[in-house]
Amino acid sequence: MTQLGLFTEPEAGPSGLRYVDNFIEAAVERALIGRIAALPLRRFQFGAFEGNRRVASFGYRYDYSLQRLAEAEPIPDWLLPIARQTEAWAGLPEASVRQVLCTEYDIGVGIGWHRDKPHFKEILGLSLGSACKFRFRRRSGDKWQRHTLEAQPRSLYMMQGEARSQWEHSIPPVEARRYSITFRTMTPT
Ligand SMILES: O=C(O)CCC(=O)C(=O)O
Repeated sequence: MTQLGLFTEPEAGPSGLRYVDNFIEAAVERALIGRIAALPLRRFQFGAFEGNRRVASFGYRYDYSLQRLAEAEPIPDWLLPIARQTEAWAGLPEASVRQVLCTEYDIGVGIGWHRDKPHFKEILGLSLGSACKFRFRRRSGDKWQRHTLEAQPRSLYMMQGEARSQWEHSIPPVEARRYSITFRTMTPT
């Protein structure tokens, strides 16, 4: 192994993380932002706590008080074409996205370290409105292995494999309002 190999390895991104810029055009981005901003967004609830980001869930939502999935409003028609597009890009069967989460991060709002609930399998995320630092970390002995993806507006990322099951992700407070649409498939029961 070369010296360069030794130094570049820690920077390697999580396996199972895929990313593409310009997944949608600016006009589609504007239309999606308009749709999300018009939703009855609510601050994210986890048990007795509330996050600052505002969300709307479709298909299913995770109920933190009951610690189980609950049914939500069906995925609306305006989200279906983009859900189908993400499935095609990811090589997933049509209609395998069964949960969609629309999120608004106002300036100064982010999301803490977490892994998505095990009820969900593949996770795809469309970024809208502004860029963010999409951070990853996982334990490696007594240290953290880290990776940051600069997720641009109109980009799409996908987490599966180790990126999904071993790495946590978070977004530090954003500097300009950002929206995201998260598309999730379900773990077979
Ligand atoms: O906004 C994003 O792209 C990430 C959202 C996220 O990690 C989550 O809601 O669990």
